Amino acid sequence: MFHNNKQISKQLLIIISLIIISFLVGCGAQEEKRSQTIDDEGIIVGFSQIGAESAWRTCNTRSVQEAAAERGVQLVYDNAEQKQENQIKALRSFIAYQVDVIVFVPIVTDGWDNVLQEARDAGIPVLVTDRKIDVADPSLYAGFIGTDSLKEGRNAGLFLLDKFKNERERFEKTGDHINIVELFGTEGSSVALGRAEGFREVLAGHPEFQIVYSKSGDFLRSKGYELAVEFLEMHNDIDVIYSHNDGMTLGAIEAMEERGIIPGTDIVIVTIDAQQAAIDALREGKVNCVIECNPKTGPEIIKLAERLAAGESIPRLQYVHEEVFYETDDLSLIEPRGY
Ligand code: GYE
Repeated sequence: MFHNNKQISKQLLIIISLIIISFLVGCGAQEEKRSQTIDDEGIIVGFSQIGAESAWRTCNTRSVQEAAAERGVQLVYDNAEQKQENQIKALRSFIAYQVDVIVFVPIVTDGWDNVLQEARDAGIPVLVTDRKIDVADPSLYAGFIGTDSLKEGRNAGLFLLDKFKNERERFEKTGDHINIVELFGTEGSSVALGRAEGFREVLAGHPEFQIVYSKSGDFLRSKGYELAVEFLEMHNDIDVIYSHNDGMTLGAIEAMEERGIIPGTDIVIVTIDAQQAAIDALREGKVNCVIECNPKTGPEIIKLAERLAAGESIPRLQYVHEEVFYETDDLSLIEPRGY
């Protein structure tokens, strides 16, 4: 019984995958031709994405899809809609389908040991991208490429040290703190943890800074708005918003403006990602510092996947290039962001 179900679901999976692939390679191709393409040329990569929670994420997905199409790599794409259980299911279906390589963005750090062991048993190499994982045996995945979230958090803290460099004296005289709100990303995700940790590390030893509110807005604009409504109600003396992504920042700005609070002036804002809307806000003075997190990793990801499929080893850890944009920069020099 179980065996039959498994066979049926495998057949179903192959059919679904072929439909997806047919979309990627363009419509109109002959059925027969399509399966030949899969068998004879190109590799098959299973790509498990976590969702479409932000502009950053959709740009990241597009980057991987475009790079795969350019290299003739067949991409079996799955959107987990923010659920780890969906991601684990997707990885299992990639294993059943015997893709050549698995690429995945782990929504949270924990809980991957079993499914990665299954991938290893099936002889399928795994590339982790964007977010990091914690597994008992790190050799369960071949390597990581993505963002250095600890550094991003540190850069946010360093910006504040500079921005408020003259405030220390006031604090020493009056005991008046610089009150910070932190809009936290998805709980348990490596990027939110790194952004929180790097930030605190830099501000440790500077007691004038005080985090008075920190809550997860799940990297969503709508939740950034909701949290801002809440913290603006609770506190009337917020000096800084440190936001783990632009989406939440843009939501918070909306809530501030509705209440007549001037973003970037009444409250200093530091945000991470650097989507075009955040750069526009920086130009308008509504945001004071934008820390870039680069989503355009597709070409590098596909190159690494091809190397893995060829049986080569890849670097264990690769961070992508990222910049910081300050309000004091010549902002006319920033190229259009493309997302
Ligand atoms: O900053 C945020 C997104 O994991 C680095 O996830 C990524 C983060 C990014 O949705 O906008």
